[in-house]
Amino acid sequence: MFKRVLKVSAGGVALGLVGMGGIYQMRLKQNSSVSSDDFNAMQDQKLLRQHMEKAVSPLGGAEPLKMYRYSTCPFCGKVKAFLDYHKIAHECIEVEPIFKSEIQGNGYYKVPQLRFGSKSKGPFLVDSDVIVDRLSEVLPDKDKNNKEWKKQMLDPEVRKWREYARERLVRYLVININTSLLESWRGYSYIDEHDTIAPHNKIFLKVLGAPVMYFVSKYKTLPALAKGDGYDPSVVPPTEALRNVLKEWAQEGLRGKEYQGGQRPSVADIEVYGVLQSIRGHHVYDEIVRSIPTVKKWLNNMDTQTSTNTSRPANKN
Ligand SMILES: N[C@@H](CCC(=O)N[C@@H](CS)C(=O)NCC(=O)O)C(=O)O
Repeated sequence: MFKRVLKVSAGGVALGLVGMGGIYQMRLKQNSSVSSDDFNAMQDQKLLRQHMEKAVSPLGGAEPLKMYRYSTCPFCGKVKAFLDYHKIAHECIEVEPIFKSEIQGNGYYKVPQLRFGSKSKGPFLVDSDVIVDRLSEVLPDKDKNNKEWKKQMLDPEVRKWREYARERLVRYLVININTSLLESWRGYSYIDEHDTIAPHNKIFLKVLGAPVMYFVSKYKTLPALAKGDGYDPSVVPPTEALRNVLKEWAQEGLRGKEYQGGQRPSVADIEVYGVLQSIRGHHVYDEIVRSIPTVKKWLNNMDTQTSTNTSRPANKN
């Protein structure tokens, strides 16, 4: 009897692993089926431009654009912070991260994705950098602040910190929230907050998603940091590395100013802040990110700057 139970259980686990492998392979295939550049180029450019101009117009009147996202995706965080800062009306649609039924049929499988106009007809704009760049281009010039905004987009220093957010900060966050399988499970538990996902599906998503995140962090993110940043976790533990990279922002990015942009946030402020918001609510955010006084003060200022239209409560303590 015992042997039979053991055999059936082993069979179940084996089947589960094969199933997970299959789903993972399907995702990789979908993700690489079309590049963001090709997908953006496939959209009706004239219509897209009209929609973008309407979306950023202070006169309003545009249908709120839809932003498909994972609330824990750092690239989505950049776009959300941009939309909030510029008060661009939008509706966030949380994408369930394994089967992604909310974006099946859109033709592109990564987030963030913006969709303008009505659901079945409107054009898309995807890739966080492209979204920020293209929406920045159409901000109305009549507003003096917009003119300044467009000018700073070309500043090499600003570009440097945008790259820092995208290439380095994102990765140090990933390795800090996936230090073990248990931590990955805790990190993935953000889905518990989303009512759009059925309870049984949540357990399934965590069983599948948490190990994937753990292995991605170990076998993709860490090697990328070793290559790009010369990072070795046996010399500097991840928590220390994240502190160092944040101190770099505080000392060399902010340099005693209120924002990297001076008295007003630059696009670099927006993007560094947006990336960090992807782990808001996680213990790493409170214990490490907010443990650096300059960063904490800047975060509080950025909370205020982006507070309209935000779905997250500002954390002021
Ligand atoms: N370069 C893209 C990267 C977007 C990206 O990699 N998003 C991740 C989520 S953080 C994704 O959708 N991965 C595919 C998946 O979850 O299957 C951007 O900046 O928007």
